[in-house]
Amino acid sequence: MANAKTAKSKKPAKTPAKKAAKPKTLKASPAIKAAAAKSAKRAAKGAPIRKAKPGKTPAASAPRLPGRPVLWAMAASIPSGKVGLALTMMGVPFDYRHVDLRAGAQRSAAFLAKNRFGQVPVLEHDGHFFAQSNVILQYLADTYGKYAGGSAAEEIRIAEWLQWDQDKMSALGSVRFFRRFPDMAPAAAVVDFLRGRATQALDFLDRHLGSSKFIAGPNPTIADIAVFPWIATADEGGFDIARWPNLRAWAERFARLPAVTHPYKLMPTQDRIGG
Ligand SMILES: N[C@@H](CCC(=O)N[C@@H](CS)C(=O)NCC(=O)O)C(=O)O
Repeated sequence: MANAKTAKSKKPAKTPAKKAAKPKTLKASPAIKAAAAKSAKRAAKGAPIRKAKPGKTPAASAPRLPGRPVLWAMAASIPSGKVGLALTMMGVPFDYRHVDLRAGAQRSAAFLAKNRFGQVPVLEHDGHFFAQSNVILQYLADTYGKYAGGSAAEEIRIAEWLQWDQDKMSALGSVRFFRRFPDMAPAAAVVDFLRGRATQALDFLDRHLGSSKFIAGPNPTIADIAVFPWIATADEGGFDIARWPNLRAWAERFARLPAVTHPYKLMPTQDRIGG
C-alpha cells in the first residue's frame, strides 16, 4: 500500500487534454465521476490525489481518481486471476492485455519496462505500473475502498494473510504447474516436497477456517480474493479439496458472493480494450 501511495503522490499533474478525455473512458457512477473530477482538479494543482482524512483509515476514506485500469496478464496464471477477480468483485471495468509467456513476451524490453520482475500480472493505472499480485490487491482495495478491512488492525491482519499466501500457496501453484507441464517438472522428490508443503498449508488453512468465517475475519477481504483462485484450481495439482471440509465450506461460501467466478471464466484469453 505504501508503494502505491508514494507512486500516487509523485504523480505529475495531468494536461488539460488528458483531463477532458478521461471521463469518456470511465464507466462509473455519478458519485465516482464527481470524485474523479475533484481529484483531477487537485492533481492539476500539484496536490496529491487523495489526502487521508484525520481519524480515518486509508481504506475507509473516499476513492481516488479511478481511471480505467489495464490488466497485463495471462488467463491461466493464478496470480493474474487474483487481480481479475478483485477488479470484477470491486465492479471496476478494466482493459486486458494478453502477455504471451510461452513466447517469452515477459522478457521483452517493453514488458520489463512495466515490470522489472518479468512476470504477470501487471496492473497499469493512471500512468503507473504495479507488480506482484498481492500488492496489486492491496492497491485496489485501497483505491476503491472495497474488501480492504475496516480498521488499521484489520488491514495488518489482511497483510499477514497476503504474505502467508505468497509464502505457502506458491507450493500449490508449483505442483499444479508441473502437472500441467510435466516436461518442465524437476525430479519426483522435489515435486513430492512441494506437494508436502502445499498439503501442510491446506491443513493449516482448514484448521483456521474451522473458527473463522472468512480468511482474515468475519467479512470477505482481499485475503480471500488472493487464496480463492488457488483453491478453485487445486484439482489441477491433484488436490481434492473435499479432504478439507472447512476449506471446502469456505470456498463454497466465498463462491456465493456477488461476482465471484472461477478464474478461467472471468479471465479473457486475448486483448480486450473497452467493453
Ligand atoms: N509473486 C508473483 C508471482 C507471479 C508469477 O509467478 N507469474 C508467472 C505466471 S503465473 C510468470 O509471469 N511467469 C513467467 C516467468 O517467470 O518467466 C505474483 O504474485 O504476482
